[in-house]
Amino acid sequence: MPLIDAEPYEFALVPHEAALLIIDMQRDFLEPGGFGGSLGNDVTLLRRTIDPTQRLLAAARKAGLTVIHTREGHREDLADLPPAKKARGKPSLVIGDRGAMGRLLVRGEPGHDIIPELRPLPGEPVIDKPGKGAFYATDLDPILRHRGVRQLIVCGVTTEVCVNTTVREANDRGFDCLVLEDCVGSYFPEFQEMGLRMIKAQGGIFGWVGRSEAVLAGLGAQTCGGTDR
Ligand code: TIU
Repeated sequence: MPLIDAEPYEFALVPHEAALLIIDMQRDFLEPGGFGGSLGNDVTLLRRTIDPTQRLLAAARKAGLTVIHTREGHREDLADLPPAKKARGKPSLVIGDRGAMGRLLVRGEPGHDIIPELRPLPGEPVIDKPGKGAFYATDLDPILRHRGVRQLIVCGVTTEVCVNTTVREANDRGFDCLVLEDCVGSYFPEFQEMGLRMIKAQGGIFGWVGRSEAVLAGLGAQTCGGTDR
């Protein structure tokens, strides 16, 4: 069992019980002209997560880990969009309005797509979620349990919003989460730092924080050990 260097202490990875969970790496958050930009954010701040996540995704696929992608977005008719979420922040464009990549945060629109660098492969579940947490109003929980998953290696955006909400939801459901600091990103450097500190504080109150290199090393050792599936 690979021991992954992490805080507040090593994470004992069990590859056949682990899933790589990549949260909301969508054009709407990482490219200009989408939902993230409509809220006044500098979307370039998130792009440093792409390369390490790409490397980890390749290694996870090679090692046979379950890989799950999520996307935040709403039905075309917006029937699942809480009026409060639509109104929040008084942005120039609201969810459902047409932007440079189609209607903001609406399923089926170009901006809702996962960025091409991290495109899901056939057979990798893609969870469409209407909320910030990946468990709320989705089938993520049964999908994980049917595969015997107990551990989540978490990447994605943004650290203090959808990543933190999902990690908290996962923690209450009994999953162990290892959040990779180089593979999660925020529009706000201070929230990146505090979002990660909140997870690993108090002995790992919500989970562990590590780096992708450590997981790559652990998965590499595992693959060389003959458990490649
Ligand atoms: N605004 C922001 O930081 N994030 C979101 O709205 N959604 C996700 O984090 N995916």
